[in-house]
Amino acid sequence: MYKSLLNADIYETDPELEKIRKDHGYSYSDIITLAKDILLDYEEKLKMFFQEHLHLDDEIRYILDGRGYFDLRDKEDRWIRISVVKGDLITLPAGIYHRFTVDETNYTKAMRLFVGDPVWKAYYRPADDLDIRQQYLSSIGCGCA
Ligand code: KMT
Ligand code: NI
Repeated sequence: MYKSLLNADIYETDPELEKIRKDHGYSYSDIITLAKDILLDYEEKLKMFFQEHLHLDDEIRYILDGRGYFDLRDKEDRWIRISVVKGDLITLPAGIYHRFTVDETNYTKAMRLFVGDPVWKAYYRPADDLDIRQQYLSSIGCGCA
């Protein structure tokens, strides 16, 4: 997991963001706004985001406004809560179990970044048979079954 702070007020022209995108090959971006009045299927989407899942690719989110929480599983399978606020760029490695929720302000605007064509598919837990899950576990030096 990696988190850094940027100036979200200038995200459209920020050379720092440009450099990160170039260095990591984040060719794709879009913006998702989690807010009751803006997102048609807000409740449904939030329910899905809060279901423990993993992806085949890194999940890269740049918080442009508002805030929220990413919960990640640690090596002992306990939840670690990561608070994200405007300006945070967070990268979750492929294969890590996680979930996301807004806080009581019910508002998160985030840029979604991706290397190449985006794949948003979520694999809900249990997904331990997936190669990416096994690769992730060995990457953190976990010899667990
Ligand atoms: C995901 O796949 O977990 C998400 O996209 C989280 C919501 S984006 C702030
Ligand atoms: Ni996810």
